[in-house]
Amino acid sequence: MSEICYSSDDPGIRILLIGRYGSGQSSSGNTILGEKRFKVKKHETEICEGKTQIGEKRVHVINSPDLLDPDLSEEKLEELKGQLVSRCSAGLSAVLLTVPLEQHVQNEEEILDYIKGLLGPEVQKYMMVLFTRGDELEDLDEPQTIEEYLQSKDHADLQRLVTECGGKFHCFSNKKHVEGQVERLLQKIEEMMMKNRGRFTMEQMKRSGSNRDPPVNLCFTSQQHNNHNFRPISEVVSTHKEELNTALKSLLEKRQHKENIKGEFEKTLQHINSQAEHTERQIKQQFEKLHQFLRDEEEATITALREEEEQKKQIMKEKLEEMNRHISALSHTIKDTEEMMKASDVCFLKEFPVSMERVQISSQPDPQTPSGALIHVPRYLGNLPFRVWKKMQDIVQNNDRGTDCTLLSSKTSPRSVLDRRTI
Ligand SMILES: Nc1nc2c(ncn2[C@@H]2O[C@H](COP(=O)(O)OP(=O)(O)O)[C@@H](O)[C@H]2O)c(=O)[nH]1
Ligand SMILES: [Mg+2]
Repeated sequence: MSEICYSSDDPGIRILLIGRYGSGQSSSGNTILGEKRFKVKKHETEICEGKTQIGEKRVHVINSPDLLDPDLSEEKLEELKGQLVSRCSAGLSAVLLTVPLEQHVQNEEEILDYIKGLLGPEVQKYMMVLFTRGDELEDLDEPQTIEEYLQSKDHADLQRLVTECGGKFHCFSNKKHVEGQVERLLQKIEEMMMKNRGRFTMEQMKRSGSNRDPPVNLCFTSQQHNNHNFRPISEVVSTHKEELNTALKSLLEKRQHKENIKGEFEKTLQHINSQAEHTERQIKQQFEKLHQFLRDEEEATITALREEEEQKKQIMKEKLEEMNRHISALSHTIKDTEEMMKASDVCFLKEFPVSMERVQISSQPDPQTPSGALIHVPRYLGNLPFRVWKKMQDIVQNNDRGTDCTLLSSKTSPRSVLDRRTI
């Protein structure tokens, strides 16, 4: 079997599109071909192909269905695998894995592994990530280039896919015409082919063992194996061991990667525990401060009430004493006047002017009940919940500003908590 090389005589570019259903495979195929060759949004279960001429280059696109589609029966999958190997037998310039941006990576790594298992590990050198939905990068709050988007730590899963494909990627906007996006892709594919010294060939595919029957056991006389090459067992074994070793290395790396992620998860679990404990302690402290604030506020309000009660009771006691003095004076005057009435005429006449004067002096005006004698109840009860809430709000705001006007400071001096102006 002759190797298919990339040369100026043969400018054909053969592209295999792979990806999960809905990732933009058909749309990307259409963008490359410049026409609606593949049905978009169709749950495709057949391999489709399209060809076009772009400048000097003949471009051939093979659009494969989602090979990990759980709806595919085993027989259908076997049939598709056979067809795919046969369609790729003319060589491949690139295997493009379509990955939509702004969506979570799903089973893309498995798809890559599946294709490597089918076509052989050497196909990895021809793999490239083709991001779709590039137009959505422009719709972000701050538009980004694909390189900037990939650098974000949130997109480590996308970076991993790019690394799996040897760092090769391109980005398409299938919903929007972007000048030169296809030409730039073809240029990247040509550079990749140059680096790989040509296309991925049937020879490489056979080396991988994807050609089912192990050549070492083949019957030389079998018609089925006419034209096949045969190699010594030791050579085949050593090639296969090399391949298996590469696959093993990749498995070890994957396991290490998953162990690292597991470690991160365990750390997160511990962190959640200590976070919850710490937060519960703080909640209790904060509520204790609030309870203390309310207790202090109640104490200060009652203290103010007691003070007013004492003050007002004192005033009324003084008024009562004054009244007692008035009544006692009047009693004396009454008694003396009654005595006078019983006295002899000469005595009566003699004492009459003095007695009359005493009677007139005794009819002084009554002392009045002082204004504001009673306790000003609304001062304590009016809007009580609102006032307390407002004060609490001020303190909370002060705490927020970092001026730790701590509620506990009111403990030592309840008076300082009760703003006299509000009473
Ligand atoms: N905005 C946007 N939508 C895309 C792009 N590529 C594909 N789509 C949409 O993604 C959906 C799936 O596309 P399709 O090509 O059928 O994916 P497939 O199942 O992988 O072949 C369709 O609704 C497409 O219109 C893109 O670059 N930008
Ligand atoms: Mg499709």
